[in-house]
Amino acid sequence: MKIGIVCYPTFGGSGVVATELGLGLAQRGHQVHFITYKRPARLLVFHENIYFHEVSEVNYPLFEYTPYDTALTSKLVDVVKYEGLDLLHVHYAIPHAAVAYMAKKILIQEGKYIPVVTTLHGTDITLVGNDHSFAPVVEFSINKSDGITAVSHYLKDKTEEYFNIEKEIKVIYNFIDFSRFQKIDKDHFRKAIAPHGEKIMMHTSNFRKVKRVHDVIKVFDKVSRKIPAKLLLAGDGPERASAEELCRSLGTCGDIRFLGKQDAIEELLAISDLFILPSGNESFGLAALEAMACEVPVISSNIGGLPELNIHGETGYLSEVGDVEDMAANAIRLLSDPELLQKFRAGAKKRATEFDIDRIVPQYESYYEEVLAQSLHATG
Ligand code: GMT
Repeated sequence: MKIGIVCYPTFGGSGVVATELGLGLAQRGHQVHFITYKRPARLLVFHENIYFHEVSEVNYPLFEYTPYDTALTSKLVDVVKYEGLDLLHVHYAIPHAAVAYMAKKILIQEGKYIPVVTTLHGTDITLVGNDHSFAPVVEFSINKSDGITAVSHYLKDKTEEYFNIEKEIKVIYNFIDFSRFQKIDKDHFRKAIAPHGEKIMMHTSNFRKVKRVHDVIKVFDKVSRKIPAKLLLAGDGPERASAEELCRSLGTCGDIRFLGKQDAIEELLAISDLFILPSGNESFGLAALEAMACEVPVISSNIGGLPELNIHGETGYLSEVGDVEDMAANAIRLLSDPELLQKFRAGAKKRATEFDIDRIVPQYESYYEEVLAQSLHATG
């Protein structure tokens, strides 16, 4: 198949999933065209089946905001037509589902029907999409997609609760590439971070409010009062400054490393004993899956799609959002019992294999085939 992928190329779950999916599809012999404003980070290496089409900015003094949607629509029309694409797969509903609908309508006039699959990732429904300034367009364009997928049953249910959805939403979970995410030996690195054998806790996110980074620090503060420990924080975003302030006021800065944006997350996970994800909402929790694949158990909130991934008492523990006491108690229980920690490490890895890229990418492939067959049928 010739597949066009539209996504946000920057740090963030939906862009990572879209890029990894494109790479997986290319490895299976499909021709994949990424259409976005910047080359996604993991696409820097040449791959014979991968193409990149950059949507360039148009600067004109009249525009206070660059009309990205219009530029993307025109680029989609162009790429679909001249590259002969079979299907467009857009990630994150805003504005991609609406843009794809517009491109589809333009192409119909020119005698070409391009089926569109929209994947809902989370905040495009639960935070931004639900806002009344976007909601009518989100609902309309989701309904106009030929296929809709969501990354968890939770997200499917929420989408159906918030909007009047007329089509079946297919759940296809996030996935993991074990050739990258696996336990590797980084003992020298571990010694540099925790020279006295301290336990290492880790968190990674885009430091937005929804990630509750302050809870990460509060939990760590409680844990480090009982067990010698270090905390690695990878990522950056709006909550970073206040998180740094909080650790200063708690006096824990000496044991916390703010690492900023990091590419090689697997190297940090290689030396971590526990991953913490206390989010206020999380449609799936790709970061937790990455940790589990590297045999790192997860302390997370019991919200959104997280209980579909993290099994309480097996791969980690679930606590109610904001319950830092419970999260800290669970972390202390695991970190102070080497046998239990080892059992959870194995449990986390075993669970992660259920989300192996080789299991999930074929689900997208067969869904594309289904959507293509239906649209051929519909267009005669
Ligand atoms: O909010 C983020 O963490 C980024 C966001 C995105 O769409 O870029 O991530 C969402 O999509 C990921 C991939 O499908 C999911 O694993 C994350 O759980 C989800 N984030 C939230 O729902 C907050």
